[in-house]
Amino acid sequence: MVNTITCGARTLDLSRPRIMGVLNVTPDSFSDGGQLYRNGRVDTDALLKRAEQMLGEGADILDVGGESTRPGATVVSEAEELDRVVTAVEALDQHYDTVISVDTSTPSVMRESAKCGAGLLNDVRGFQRPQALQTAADSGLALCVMHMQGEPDTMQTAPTYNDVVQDIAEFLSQRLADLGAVGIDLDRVIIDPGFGFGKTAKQNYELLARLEILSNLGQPVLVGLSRKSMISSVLDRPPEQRMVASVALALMAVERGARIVRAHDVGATFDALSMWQTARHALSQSQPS
Ligand code: 7PJ
Repeated sequence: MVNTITCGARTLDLSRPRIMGVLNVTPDSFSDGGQLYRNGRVDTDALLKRAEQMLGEGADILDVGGESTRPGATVVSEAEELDRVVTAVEALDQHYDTVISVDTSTPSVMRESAKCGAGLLNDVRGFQRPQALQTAADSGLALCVMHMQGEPDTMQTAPTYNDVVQDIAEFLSQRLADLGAVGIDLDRVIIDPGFGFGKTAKQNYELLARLEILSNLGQPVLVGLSRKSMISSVLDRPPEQRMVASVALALMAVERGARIVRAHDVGATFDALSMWQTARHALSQSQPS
């Protein structure tokens, strides 16, 4: 298992769990839409302020998204997504020394982001759109390959699996083979089961409970559990009141081998993971008495 991952010009040490802070530059994302995008454009001041806060709270990666994948979200044109993302990546790269991730499935957005400072391409469609795989290969950047069943608008209509964990493990293994076949070095590849993307609440919880099967595929695992609707199947809370539940799920994932946690509430996630890390270190140092 790799313990560091090269993200463009920067290297991320994965010997302890890392936090990816979510920065959506969209008017309509599911839990934070419209905060960093106002009056038809990216609010750069608000973006930089939020980024600075996240970095101060312990984020290691900033994940910029210009397209909402919330079911029912308005489809964004390629030109619009490109403009949102490039504006945000350029601003972040000028101001902060951190790994910038771009949450996109659009090859032109991948290509242009790579030119202006992105270090990681994060594709919820697993680089399956035409040209996406080759563009990702050519970028030389780190890649996060996620599993999704269906497409955002319909993915929550009766998702079905033989065995949710095994089916996703097979999908991700096949994608790793596909990436390898176009010459991508697997040392720069992260995998993600895609919590909430074409999965019922029950399937999501089973996936979390048995996450070790995916951690054992040999690639670092990233999880996005933050504020997701699997929480609302248990607790009747709006997205902005799901912080404690999100942190609990993040801890469970890390305990089962996840190396990167995608989070909206960076400070709370950092505190919890620090406690986990400290206790874990104490265990490795302890002598049996
Ligand atoms: C994920 C993501 C996730 C990765 C979103 C939301 C939906 N990227 N982008 N994994 N989720 N890699 O934040 O609720 O789970 S957008």
